[in-house]
Amino acid sequence: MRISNSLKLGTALTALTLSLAGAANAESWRYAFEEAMDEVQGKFAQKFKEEVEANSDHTIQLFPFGTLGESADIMEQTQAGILQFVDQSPGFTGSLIPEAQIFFVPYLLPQDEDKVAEFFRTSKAIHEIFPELYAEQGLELLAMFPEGAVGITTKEPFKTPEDLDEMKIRVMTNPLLVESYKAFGATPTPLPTGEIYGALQTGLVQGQENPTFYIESSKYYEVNDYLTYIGHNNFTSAVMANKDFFDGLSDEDKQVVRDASDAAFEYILDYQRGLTEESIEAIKEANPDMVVTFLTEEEREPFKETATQVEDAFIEMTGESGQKILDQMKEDLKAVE
Ligand code: 6CS
Repeated sequence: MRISNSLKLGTALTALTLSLAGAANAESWRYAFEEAMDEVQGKFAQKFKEEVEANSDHTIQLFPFGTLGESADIMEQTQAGILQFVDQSPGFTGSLIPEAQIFFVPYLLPQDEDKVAEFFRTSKAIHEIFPELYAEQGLELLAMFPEGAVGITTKEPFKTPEDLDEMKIRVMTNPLLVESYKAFGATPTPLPTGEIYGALQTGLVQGQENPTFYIESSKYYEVNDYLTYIGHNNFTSAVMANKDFFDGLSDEDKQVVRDASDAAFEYILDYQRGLTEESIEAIKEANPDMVVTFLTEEEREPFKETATQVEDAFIEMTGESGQKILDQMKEDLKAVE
């Protein structure tokens, strides 16, 4: 055989061996989230999958809301190693990681979307302190990101904490969120996601809170006629991996996962530009009776005054570790203001 031919054969064999080795290492990973494929968490997950699959031999199977159970179920499955990745909002992580409830101290996060984005991008609390707390629960925190300003839908209008008296408002199963709604004057009713619509329909609760895209896609406008913004929060979400799984990855694969998460983070911020406004329009079109109200700064004052009380409750629940994260978060927020 001529030298150039044998060289060509050698190169081809090396390429074949490498690709077979790659294929042998190729794994299929499972990723569950709390929303549908075309909602914010689903969009994040799809971008993450696309990036991982473009930059490695691994594939990702996505499990949207409802396919594997409620939020608590997919978290358990991830901790048990049945799933490799999970998106769970801190609203459901409170019993596991009490400090994650910090995202329910009202009026802590800014309302300006660019500032919110910059906070999530740069916060030391998020990038340095929270990963340690998640690690203690066997989770590798990959990203925290905002899902939009939270609105409150109700059957009757409200403008003051007094108006909320006697109103049962569904909240995520989170003790601090319960404290917050008590401070707002309402009767908080913690329920899992799958029960929201039915609870509104049957009158078990009179209202609920969520980011606007979710109110639209879940059709809560069919059972509530008032959508009110008191400016108290932006919905936070968190994506994590099972820590044993993540620690067992090669350095190269760890980097693929981190890069995919970073890419999905920037993508999801971009995806949400204008989403609240578009969703409000879609809601008004679907339910022409819907009354959308943005309380004025003055009207928001009595709600804002509850923040210190809820902050104190947070410290009572979390002690020194909560204080540390609250201080850091305030410093991080000052930096973006
Ligand atoms: O309120 C809830 O339960 C749900 N809301 C959103 C925006 N995402 C998932 C969560 O489970």
